[in-house]
Amino acid sequence: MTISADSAAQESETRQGSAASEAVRKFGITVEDYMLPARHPIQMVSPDGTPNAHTEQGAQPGHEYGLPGDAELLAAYEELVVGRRVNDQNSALVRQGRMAVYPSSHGQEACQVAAALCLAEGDWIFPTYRDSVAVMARGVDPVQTMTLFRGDWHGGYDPARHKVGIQCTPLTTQLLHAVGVAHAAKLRGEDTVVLAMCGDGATSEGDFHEALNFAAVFHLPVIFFVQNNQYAISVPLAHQSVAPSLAHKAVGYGMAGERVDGNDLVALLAVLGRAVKLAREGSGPLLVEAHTYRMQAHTNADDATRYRQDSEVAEWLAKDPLTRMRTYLTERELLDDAGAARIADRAEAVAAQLREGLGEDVPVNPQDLFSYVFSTPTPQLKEQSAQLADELARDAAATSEESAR
Ligand SMILES: Cc1ncc(C[n+]2csc(CCOP(=O)(O)OP(=O)(O)O)c2C)c(N)n1
Ligand SMILES: [Mg+2]
Repeated sequence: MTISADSAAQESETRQGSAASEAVRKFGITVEDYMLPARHPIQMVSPDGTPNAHTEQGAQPGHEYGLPGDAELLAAYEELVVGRRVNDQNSALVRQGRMAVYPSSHGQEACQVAAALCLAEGDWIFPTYRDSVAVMARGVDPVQTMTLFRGDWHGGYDPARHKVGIQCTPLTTQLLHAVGVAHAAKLRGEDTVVLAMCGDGATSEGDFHEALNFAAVFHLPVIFFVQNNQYAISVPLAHQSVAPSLAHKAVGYGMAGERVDGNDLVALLAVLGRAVKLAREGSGPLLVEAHTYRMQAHTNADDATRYRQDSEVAEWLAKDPLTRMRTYLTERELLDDAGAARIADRAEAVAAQLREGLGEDVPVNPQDLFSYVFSTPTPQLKEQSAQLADELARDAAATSEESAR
């Protein structure tokens, strides 16, 4: 029995939305082909900053992307510059002991800026510990964003107010939160899109599987955005997964996967922008894998020279997202010296805000250890809390006795 192009298109309409049925009709491909990622990561600007001539004309069927508008490109570049400055500043603050830990996203700023800017105001984003630049680009105050990393007991900002989930450290827990929010939004008839972030290593977690399967079966508007920075701490990708690409994992769940050059801000905006549009139109979930690189150690507690070569780092330096975008915008005469100076000033102001806001110790109340665990504390916690109160009172009495002498 042969299947007509029209009935194949109808099938894809049901399973993958109208973009799929259009591709099936236009290119005579199957819905399974439509779900497969592009053969190479989508790139619109070459590492040296020149526009990639192959993107527009020679694109693979079903993988054509339009160039984002000038204003969008400039706004994103500004966040990229600020993001790089924030990474540098936070790494310095850690060395000064002002912050406990900082998972730097130096080199991954383009991914994070695009993830934040592709969403509309009412949409949600679910970041990981490495995604501080995305959190700030969504409008969360820089000092509040860093609260978690300075060792405070709380996350620093109100997730519901900003529609930004807490930066999760237990890998992929945030993906399930994201799917839950998307499910709720769908049940309420809202057109919210949810973008959930994770790393390459995280795609081996059980929660990753559960989140993707649930999102696909319930046809939810979730974009799973995987930043493949080549390492999970010291474990390189080749030891982590033998899938043809991480984007291919999407197909196993019945959703489309796409891959993009994660150091090309233009391509990221185009690919994620389209993913958001499709998800909002009802195409169900999508997975986007960004190929990028963690330029610095996993955190300040890690020594990356123990498991990777300097030559590898140097190779990626030549693909830097910031210099690439600056050259591209300058060549297109969208960015001049005055514009660059204004952006640099803003980046310096954010860095100053961080230095000032994180320059003082967090006031700590030891009793907070018990305050926010259960709404009704267990008898054991009550007992421990009373013991602590006792101990603190004895300490205070001893201190005042000493100062009276
Ligand atoms: C459930 C769980 N298992 C293990 C860890 C320890 N851990 C912290 S970060 C990390 C590597 C994650 O790598 P990847 O997902 O690639 O993200 P990246 O740090 O590279 O951004 C691991 C194993 C954890 N935080 N949570
Ligand atoms: Mg990684």
